[in-house]
This record gives sequence, structure tokens and C-alpha cells, in this order.
Amino acid sequence: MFHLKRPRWALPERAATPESVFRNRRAFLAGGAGLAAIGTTAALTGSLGVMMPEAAAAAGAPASPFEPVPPRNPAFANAGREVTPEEINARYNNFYEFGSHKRIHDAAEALKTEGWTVTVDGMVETPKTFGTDELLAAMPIEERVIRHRCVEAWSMVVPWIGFPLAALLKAVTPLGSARYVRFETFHDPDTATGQRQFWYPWPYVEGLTVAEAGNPLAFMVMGAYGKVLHKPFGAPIRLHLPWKYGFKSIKSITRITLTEERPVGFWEELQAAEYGFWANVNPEVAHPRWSQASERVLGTDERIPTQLFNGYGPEVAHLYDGLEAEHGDRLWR
Ligand SMILES: Nc1nc2c(c(=O)[nH]1)N[C@H]1C(S)=C(S)[C@@H](COP(=O)(O)O)O[C@H]1N2
Ligand SMILES: [Mo]
Repeated sequence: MFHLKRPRWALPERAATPESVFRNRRAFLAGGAGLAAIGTTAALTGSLGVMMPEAAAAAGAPASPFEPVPPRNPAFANAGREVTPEEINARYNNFYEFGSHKRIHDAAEALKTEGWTVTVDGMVETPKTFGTDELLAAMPIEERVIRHRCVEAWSMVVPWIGFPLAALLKAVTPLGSARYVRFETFHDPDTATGQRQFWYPWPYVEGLTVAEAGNPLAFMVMGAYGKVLHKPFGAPIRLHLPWKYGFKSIKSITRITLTEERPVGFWEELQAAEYGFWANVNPEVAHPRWSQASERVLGTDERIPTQLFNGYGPEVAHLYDGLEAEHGDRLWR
């Protein structure tokens, strides 16, 4: 067992129950199918080939690269509150490519993820296009249980599976002169009906400074709840930035570009006064149209106080040392 020092942001550990039930069910399934030993090998090698044993197919189990679930990062083993039930947030999503409302889950099934690639280019030594299998095999895959805070003042906790963005950037060696990282979502109005709404600046774009992108909290997500990422969550690969408002966590990424110029995000392009580049969570800086002091916890009747940097200040606050003088409230929107 890892000894976990309780982080300063941790809320009372009121209920580990749903999570442990979830875990035990997985352990039971793995054991029951007689795959526990094979699974262990797969976890050690980290190779997708090994993780898709013929035995799994023979047993009728769907082959999953996350069977067994990758090791949980002990630094993010517990988000301080309950994991949001999968069936709740699987039916409450922001994914404007498939509609400007929360019930996009059926429409998002149209997304074609086979043969998906992510190109990492721009100011790097070795630009490269990665297939998703390649990323699963080459990147340090882990699970982390993480809080998410949408700018609309609702929040959730998700057990994500993925790898630090820093590992991907390292694989292409950014040039010292690169200052920002720009992310871009697919553009395919034939399948993504929302992209026929011409008044939106498609494709969805987001950006970070190189320093932010290198922070261990910046996470590339390829799975959730022990499974390959479902389409409404932004399959096959999305970003997650737990200290920033949710709109920064861009889904279904096809291109990552190192650049000298600050990228202008999808929402910034639409409404810069409300949704800016920095968008760090801060309960004391209101959105122009509503307070950010508290948040509705998805799947419960609770409203809880919002925390500075969504409670991840110990990990990220240093990134903004000295920047408030320059950017003022812009750091928080
Ligand atoms: N490409 C794309 N990425 C996106 C969005 C979007 O509409 N399109 N919505 C963002 C917003 S506002 C939030 S809160 C999260 C929602 O993620 P979830 O649906 O997995 O909860 O995705 C973010 N990433
Ligand atoms: Mo959001």
C-alpha cells in the first residue's frame, strides 16, 4: 500500500463506497474470467498487444486495452468526494460538435474513431503523427480520480485513464522558442451535426502556455471508468485540466501544435469577455453573468463551495506567480 499524505485541498472522505464497489466488481470480473494472471503481465509490459489476449475474446469479454485497469496514480487516488456515477455524466455532456445542449450522447455515437491519429507538430524537433494504439503502447498509462469544474458551475469526479501531456510533448522535443501549445478537435460536419451551425468558429480550439502544458496535472485522457473513452466524453483522446474551467479540456483532439503565438480558443473567439485564455477556477471572480462561488455536484442535490484552482493550487499555483499583475481578472476567466 502507498501511504498517502492528505493533500491540503482534500475534502472529508465521506464516501469511498461507490468507488470500492466499482473496484471490487472489476476484480471479480477479471478473476472470474480467469484472466488475472494475463492481466498482470499486460500491466507490466504496458503493451496493447499483450493486453488484448485471445483468451479474452474466447471468454466472450470485449477486448479492452484497460483490462485490467492501469495502475492508479497514488497522488490522485481520491478526489475527496464521491466518483460521479458513470450513467449520470454519460448523459450530461458539453460537446457542441453534436449540439448546443447536454443530451448529445446519441448524436455523438456518429463519431468515427477508427484509424484516428493525433499529429504533434509546429515548433518541435521531430513532428510526428501518432495512432491511438501507438500512444497506448508508448505512453505511461495510469488512472487518476479527478475533479472537473465546468464554467457553468456544475462539477463531477471521474476516474480518467490516460497519460501526462508532458510525456507526449517530450516524444517530439519542443524547441526552446515555443511558447504555447494549441489543440484542435476534428472537423467533420457530415457526422458532427453541430458543426453545420456556421456561426460557431469550428473547429474547436484550445491553448495552454508551454509551462502549463508541462505541468503533471495536464492529462491526455483515453479512458474513463475502467474502459476505453466513450464517444460523448470526447473519444478517442481528449485533454483534462482539472484546475481550469471545463471548456479548456478539449475533446476528440486531432492536432497539437507548438507555437509562438497565443492560440485563441473556440469560446474566447465567441465571447472573449466571458471565456478567456487562462480560465483558472476562482470562486472569488464571478462570471459576468453568474457567481462562481459554489458549484452543483452532478448526480446529487448538493451545492458545495468552489475552491481556488478547483483545489489543485498546491500543484499549479506557482505557474501564475507574478502573472496577476499583468493579467488581473483575466487569469480567472
Ligand atoms: N471539442 C469540444 N471539447 C469540449 C467541449 C466541446 O463542446 N467541444 N466542451 C467543453 C466543456 S464546456 C466541458 S464542461 C467539458 C465537458 O466534458 P464531459 O462532457 O466529458 O463532462 O468538455 C469540454 N471540451
Ligand atoms: Mo464546461
